[in-house]
Amino acid sequence: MKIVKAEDFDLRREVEYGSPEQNEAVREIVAQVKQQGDAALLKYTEQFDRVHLTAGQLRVTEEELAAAYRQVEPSFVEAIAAAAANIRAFHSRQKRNSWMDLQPDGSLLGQIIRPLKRVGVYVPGGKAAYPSSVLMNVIPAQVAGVPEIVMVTPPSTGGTEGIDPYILVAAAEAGVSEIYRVGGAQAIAALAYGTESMAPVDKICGPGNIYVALAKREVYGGVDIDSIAGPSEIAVLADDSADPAYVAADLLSQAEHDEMASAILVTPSPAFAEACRAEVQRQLGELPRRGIAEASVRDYGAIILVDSVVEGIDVINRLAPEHFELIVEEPMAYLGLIENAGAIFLGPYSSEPVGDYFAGPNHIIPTNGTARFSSPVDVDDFIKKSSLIYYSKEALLSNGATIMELARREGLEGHARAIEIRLRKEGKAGEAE
Ligand code: HSO
Ligand code: ZN
Repeated sequence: MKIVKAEDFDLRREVEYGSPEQNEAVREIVAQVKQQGDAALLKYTEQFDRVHLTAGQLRVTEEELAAAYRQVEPSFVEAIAAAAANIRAFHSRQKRNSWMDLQPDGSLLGQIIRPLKRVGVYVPGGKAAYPSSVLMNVIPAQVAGVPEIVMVTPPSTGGTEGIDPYILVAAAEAGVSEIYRVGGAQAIAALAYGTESMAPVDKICGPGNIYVALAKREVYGGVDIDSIAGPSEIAVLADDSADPAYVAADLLSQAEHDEMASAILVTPSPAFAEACRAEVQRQLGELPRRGIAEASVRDYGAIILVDSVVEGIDVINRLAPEHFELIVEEPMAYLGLIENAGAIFLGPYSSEPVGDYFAGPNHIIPTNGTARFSSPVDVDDFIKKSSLIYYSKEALLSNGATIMELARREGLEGHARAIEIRLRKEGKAGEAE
C-alpha cells in the first residue's frame, strides 16, 4: 500500500458508463423484450445463460422454495432471520405518516404517503449473489408497505435452471412475493414493461453487471430505478490508539469485494501507517480472495498521512466514502465534524462487516463521492407522496384575487377565469378586479 501526503492524493475516481457496443446491445435486448415479451425473454436466457426454459418454468415455485430450506444449514436460516429482524427494526424507525394541517380559514393541506405497489429486485448470479443484499433491498420495501415485491435472478449457467438456495431462503425470509429465474438486461426490460408471464413494476433496484446497469438506465423514466452502485469503498481514520491488525483486517474486508474496491487509511501517525501497511501485507497472504484484494489495495488503496485527526476528517469529507470507520481516542468528540460519509462506524468494535450483515442500517450506500448529496437505501425509496389541497369557500374568496393576479401576470387568462367564475357566483368578482 502506498503511503502519501494528503495533498498528493487524487480524491476523484472515474465512473464507467459502458462502451458504445454494450450500450447498443442493451438497447436491442430491451426493445426485443418490450415487443416480443416472453419469447424474447426465453431466447436471451438460452443465449446468455445457456438454459432452455419454457414460459411456465420462469417462476420459482413454492416447492422449490421449500427444497431450498432443506438444502441450507439450519444455522444459516437462523442467522438470516436474526439479521432480517435487526434490519426490519432499524427500517421501521424510518416510516413516515401522512399528515394534514387544518388552517384557520377551514382549508386543509397535507401529504398522503403511500407505498409503491410493485417493486422489482435484481439479484446477480454467481459470486456476486449476496443473501445479505437480498435483505437490504427487500426489507425497506416491505417495511414501506409495498404489497408486491418481485425478485429476478439468472438461472445458473451451465445448463441448470437452479438458483442458489441461500438466495432463495434470504428472499423468503425477507418477504419476497414472486421470484423469476431470469437475469441480465432482459430481466430489467421484463420488469419495466412486463411480459405475458411477468407483470410490470413501478421501481427496479438491486446491483448487477454493466449490462444490467445500462438496462436500468435505458428503462428509467417509465419506471423508477435505484442509483447505480460503484465498487465498495472503506476509509478508516485511525490514530496510535487503534490496533493496526484490526484496521488492516477492516481495509481488506472491503478490498476483497472487487479489484476496483477502494480501501484507504488516513492517519496522523507515521508509525501507525507503517504498522498497518505491514499488517495488510501479512494478512493478504492468508486471505482466500487474495488476488482480488491485492489488486484493489495496489490500484485503489492508499495510506494518507495527515497532521491531525481534524485534518483527517477534512480528507474524509472530501472523499465522501461509502463507509467510514473512525478509530481514534474519543471518536464521539469528532462526530459533529463529519459531513460526508454514507455510513459512520465509531470505535474499535464497530468493524464494517457488523454493518454489512447485521446491525440493521442498510448496506446499500452511496459510492464514488455521492455521499455528498445522497443517502443509504431506506424506506423513503419505496414510498411516494401525494399533496392534498382542500380549500373552503371562505379560503377561496379571501385568496382568489391574489391567485388571479399571479395567473394574469403569466398571461394565463384561463387560470384566472377558473377562479373568477367562482368568485362571481359568490358576488365577489368585483373585488377581484
Ligand atoms: N460492503 C458491501 C455489502 C456487502 N458486504 C455484502 C458483504 N456482503 C457494500 O459496499
Ligand atoms: Zn462488504
